[in-house]
Amino acid sequence: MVLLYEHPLSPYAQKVKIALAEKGVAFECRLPDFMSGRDDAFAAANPRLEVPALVDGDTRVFDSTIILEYIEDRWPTPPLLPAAPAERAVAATLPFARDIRGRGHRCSRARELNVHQSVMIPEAMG
Ligand SMILES: N[C@@H](CCC(=O)N[C@@H](CS)C(=O)NCC(=O)O)C(=O)O
Repeated sequence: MVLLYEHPLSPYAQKVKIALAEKGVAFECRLPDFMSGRDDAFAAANPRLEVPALVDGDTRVFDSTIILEYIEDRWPTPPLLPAAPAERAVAATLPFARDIRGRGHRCSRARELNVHQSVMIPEAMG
């Protein structure tokens, strides 16, 4: 079964849990052992020691956006993304924009380009 290292307060982990649920993929959630200061299995899943991290057999994936891409490729049905390229681009922007807003600051690339997040988040996305 797929194993997801997560934390209930992590919006990045919730994003992955929603995707797995939409796909109907059975998964087990596990909290990393943050207290001991050493959780080798978690460190093997994500050397950055951040949640979420997904373990699917021998495959280990970290970073929520990359995990979502993996989930979409691994379990294509039902698709999370629309078929039309323009709609796919908008859908792909949503978690990116949310991640920026969730952190309460502009991402470094946006800062470089001097693009404010309100420009990056279409009205329809709230
Ligand atoms: N870019 C990462 C960010 C993940 C992240 O920041 N996770 C936080 C919890 S919301 C974390 O595990 N922080 C632990 C730490 O910084 O030590 C993703 O999208 O998965």
